[in-house]
Amino acid sequence: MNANLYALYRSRFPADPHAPFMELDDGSSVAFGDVIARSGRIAALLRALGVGKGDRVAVQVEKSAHTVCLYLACLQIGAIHLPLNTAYTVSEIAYFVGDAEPKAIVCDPASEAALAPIAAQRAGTHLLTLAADGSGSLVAGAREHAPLEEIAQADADDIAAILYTSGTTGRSKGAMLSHGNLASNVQALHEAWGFRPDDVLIHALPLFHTHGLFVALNLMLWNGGRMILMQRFDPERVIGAMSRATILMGVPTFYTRLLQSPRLDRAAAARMRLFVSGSAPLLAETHRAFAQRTGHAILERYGMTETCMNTSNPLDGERRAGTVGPPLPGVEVRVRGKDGEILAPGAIGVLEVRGPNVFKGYWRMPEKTASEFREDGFFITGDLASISDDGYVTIVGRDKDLVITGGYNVYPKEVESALDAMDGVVESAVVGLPHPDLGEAVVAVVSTGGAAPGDAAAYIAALRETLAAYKVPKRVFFVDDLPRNTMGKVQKNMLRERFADAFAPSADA
Ligand code: MLC
Ligand code: AMP
Repeated sequence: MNANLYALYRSRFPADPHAPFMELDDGSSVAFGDVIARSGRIAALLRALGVGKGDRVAVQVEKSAHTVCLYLACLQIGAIHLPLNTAYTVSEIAYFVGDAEPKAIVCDPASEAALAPIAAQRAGTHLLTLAADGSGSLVAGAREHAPLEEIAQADADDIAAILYTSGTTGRSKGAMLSHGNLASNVQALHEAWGFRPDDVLIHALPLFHTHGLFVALNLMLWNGGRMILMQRFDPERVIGAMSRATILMGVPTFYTRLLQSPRLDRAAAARMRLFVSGSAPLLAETHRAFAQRTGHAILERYGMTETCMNTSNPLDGERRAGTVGPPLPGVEVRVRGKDGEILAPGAIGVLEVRGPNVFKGYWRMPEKTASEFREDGFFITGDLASISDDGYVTIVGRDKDLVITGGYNVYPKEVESALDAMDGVVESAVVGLPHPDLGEAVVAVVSTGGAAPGDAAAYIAALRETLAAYKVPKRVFFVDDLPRNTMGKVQKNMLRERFADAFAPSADA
C-alpha cells in the first residue's frame, strides 16, 4: 500500500472530475479534475528540475488555488513541502533556506530579486515564482509539461512537510511531519467533527500554518468536498458566504471580529452547522456572546505545529466554554508536576501528549528533539493544563515564554535579541499583553540604564527591517531598569501587571 497522503486523497476524490473543489474570490471555481491536472503539471516540472523524494521545496507565496496545487505536487513526488509565512522578511527567509537547504524555492514575483542572492548561495537550488493570479515562472513552466500521473511511493514515516516554529532560544526549529502524522490526524478530525459529503468550508486562514493547511485544507481534501477559498479574512465577506457554507474554522480573532458586525445573527448563520476555533485561547465570554447571537456553540480544539490536533470539544455532547475538550481518538494526554510526577484530575501541570499525530522531531536537531520527549514517547507541549474527572482538558497558561498574537506565535527571545543589539538599549524584555482584537499583543520594555528614553517609533521601524511585522512590538515602554528576582531573572510577571491596561479600550493606545 502507498501511504503517500496524496494517494490517500486521490482515492477519496469524487469520481466526477467536474465536481467543484474550490470557489475563489472572483466567483470562479476549480474542479477536482483541474486540481489533479494542475498539481500533476507542477509535479512534472519539479521532477524535471531534479526535485525528488525527500528534497525540500520552500514556498513563500500568496494564498491561491495554485498554492493548494503546489502543496499537492510536492506530496505527489514525495518532496517535503516547506511553507513559509508571507510576513517573513528576507533575513528570516535566509535562515530557513540555510537550515533546510531546499532544492527549490517558490516565491512571489515581487520577492524574486531579494531572494535571488539567497538561492544563489547553494548550487542547484532553483528559484521559481508564483503570484496569486498564477503568473510567474512556476505555472508557466508547468504548462510545458504533461501532468505527472505517478504518485511517489511513501511510507507512513516519510516526511511530508517541515513547518518552522520559533523557539525559546530564539532559533527556529523545523518540525518534521510525516505522511502518517497528517493522515492519522485528518482521519481523526473527519470522524470527530462528523464530516458530510455536502459540507462546504469557508477557508479564510493562511495556507502556511497548521490550522489553515493541515486542519482546514486537509479535511476538505479528505472529504472530497467543496470549500470557499478566501485570500484573506474579511468578516463581512465571511458572513456573506455563510448562506452557501456549513463550516468555518478560525482563530479567536476571527470570532471577535465577526461579533463586531451587526450583520452576524441567527439568520446569517442559519445554514452553518459548525464553527471551530483554535490556535489560541478563546475567551469564554466570546463563546457565550457568539452562542447568544447565532445560536451556535463554537467548538474549541487544541493543537500545535509539532502535533497537529490533540484535543477537541465534542460535536455531539457538551462543548464546554474555556476548555479544549477531551483527547481525539488515538491521542493520549497527561499532566506532570514540577517533580515529574503524573498529576491527578484537576491539578495544573505541564501537558504531555502521545499518539500517531506527534511529529518525527526537529529537522537536524536530534538533541533538541530528545529533550522535548519523555522516554515513553510523550511529547512535552510546554502548555500548562489541567484535566477534569471526565477527561476535558483546560489550557490555563504556558510554561514556555511565548506570545500568541492573532493566532501567530512570537517567541520573546527573538525580539529581545534584535532589540538588545540596538543603540541605547541596555536590555529588553518582551511580553504579551491582553489585547481586545489579537488576544495578546507583543510589547517591549526597554531598559535605558537610567538614560533618557529613546524614540519608540524609531525602534519599531528598525525592528520591521528584520522581523515579520506581526512579531514587532505594538508598543515600546522605557524603564530605568528591568525588575529582577533574587536569582537575577527578569520578572516578566511584574511587567505584565504594570502595563496590563496598555490596550484597554480606555487606554491611550
Ligand atoms: C496582522 N498583523 C498582526 C497580525 N496579523 N499583528 C499582530 N498579530 C497578528 N496576528 C498586523 C500586520 O503586520 C499589519 O501591521 C496589520 O496588522 C494589518 O495586517 P493585515 O494583514 O491586514 O491583518 P489582518 O488581515 O487583519 O490579519 C489578522 C488576522 C491574521 C487575525 C486575520 O493575523 C490571521 O489570519 N491570523 C491567523 C493565524 C493562523 O493561521 N494561525 C494558526 C497557526 S497554527 P502594519 O503595521 O504593517 O499595518 C497553530 C496550531 C493550531 O497555532 O492549534 O492551530
Ligand atoms: P503553534 O506552535 O503555532 O502550533 O502554536 C501552538 C500553541 O498554540 C500551543 O502550544 C498552545 O499554546 C496554543 N494553542 C493552540 N490551540 C489552543 C487553544 N484552543 N487554546 C489555548 N491555546 C491554544
